[in-house]
Amino acid sequence: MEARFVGAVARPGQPFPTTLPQVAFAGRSNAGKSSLLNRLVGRKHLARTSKQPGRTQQLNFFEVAGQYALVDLPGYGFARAPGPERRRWARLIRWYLQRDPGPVGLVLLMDSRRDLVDEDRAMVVLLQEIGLPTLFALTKSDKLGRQALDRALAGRRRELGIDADQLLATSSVTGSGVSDLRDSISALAGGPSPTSPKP
Ligand SMILES: Nc1nc2c(ncn2[C@@H]2O[C@H](COP(=O)(O)OP(=O)(O)OP(=O)(O)O)[C@@H](O)[C@H]2O)c(=O)[nH]1
Ligand SMILES: [Mg+2]
Repeated sequence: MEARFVGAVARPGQPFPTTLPQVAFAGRSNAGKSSLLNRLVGRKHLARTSKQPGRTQQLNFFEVAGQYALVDLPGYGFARAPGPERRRWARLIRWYLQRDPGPVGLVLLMDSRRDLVDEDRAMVVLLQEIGLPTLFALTKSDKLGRQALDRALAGRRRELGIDADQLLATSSVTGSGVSDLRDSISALAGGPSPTSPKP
């Protein structure tokens, strides 16, 4: 799939580097946002990833197949980042999500092996306030067996109060769940799936 980096936004108020509809990737630091974005577009090293949390520090925009843009956000909840840095990222994310026009949708990523943290819940509340259409994805599903994964899915669904079709299990390593996520993102962005066959 054709995907390219078109620019970044480092501070509130800066213009967006794309006019395509945008779907943002949000979640805790190290949840696997950049990895999943890469897997989704089939480009291993497009967005920078790292074992060290706090890799992504600005809003990175990637145009996909000329149809929509994916926006890789800095992660939240990275305790070792200096306080001012963390507050700066939080302000930037909040500004972006509330901007009008802003993103048309968001994918909230959560590590399937971890419980929700307060920052996840705060993000969900913010998304509800804004009324931003949101998909939820459990990441790193390759790290769990089937039963543990099913338990994690059921638990998150209950905690978040969402329907089964709003929550996917994904793996950037095996690619599991990625084509479903791609289809859901295309639907969010309002266009046909870039990979779906032409009628
Ligand atoms: N096993 C496994 N590891 C993964 C998966 N996705 C990401 N990882 C690993 O998790 C770590 C963090 O991945 P990133 O994609 O950089 O995470 P991020 O959410 O973008 O992190 P920040 O930019 O710091 O917010 C890296 O070491 C990845 O290799 C996955 O599906 N399976
Ligand atoms: Mg990242």
